[in-house]
Amino acid sequence: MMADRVWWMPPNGALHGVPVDSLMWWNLVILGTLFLLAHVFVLATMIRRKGPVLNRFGVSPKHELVPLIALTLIYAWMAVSAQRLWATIRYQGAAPNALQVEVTGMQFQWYFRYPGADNSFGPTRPELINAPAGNPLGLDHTDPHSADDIVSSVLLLPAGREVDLRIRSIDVIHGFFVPGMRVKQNAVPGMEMHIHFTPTVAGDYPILCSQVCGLGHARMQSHLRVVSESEYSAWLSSHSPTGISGAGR
Ligand SMILES: [Cu+2]
Repeated sequence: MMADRVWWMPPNGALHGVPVDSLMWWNLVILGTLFLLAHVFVLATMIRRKGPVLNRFGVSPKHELVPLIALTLIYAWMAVSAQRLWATIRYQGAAPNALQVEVTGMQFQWYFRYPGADNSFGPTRPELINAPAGNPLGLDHTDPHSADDIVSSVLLLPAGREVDLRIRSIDVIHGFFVPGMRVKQNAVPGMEMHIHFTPTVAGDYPILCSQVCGLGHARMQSHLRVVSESEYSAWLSSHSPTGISGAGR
């Protein structure tokens, strides 16, 4: 708990966040140690008057091979473990039964859409976008698939269940960033980007925009509420199928 307050990493609330944080710490420890060793070596060489015969690189030939091999092995381990972790998290799709939620970024707001009882997102049309009238995403309410869609300005998720987010933008490039979930993905107009994770710890987590997307960028914030499965079901059923819900705001 103390480390959470002293250091800059926000508390982790996601399943994949544990190995991500672990790799981050190993990288910091290794690079910090090498940084210190390099300075100690430089100081020692400056202080010592008589040194061994140096080659044209300024290093003793008999002393350069061991550190060189050690450094190569350390850097190779760091690169391979980072690549493997990234591949596990990002190159594999979500499980077929993962919860489906759509995230839409727009200047300067995030909207979250749940597919409703039919488990299918209805069509959206740009000409129907009308935020003051309660339709910021341009849902076509005449379509039966849209009729039960739930649009929220807060992302509510049940703990212990994988979520598959489809991230999009309807104006410029935004950055969907949830530090507490160790999740960051650009929202690009015309593209649908997927990111999946499993929230494990109930609580409130800030959602930010990590791309400077205009004058209101700094206030483009929302929050993720991770709740129990029963609380999530109650929230879903209590919200009207149309319009914007504020998740208790
Ligand atoms: Cu933005």
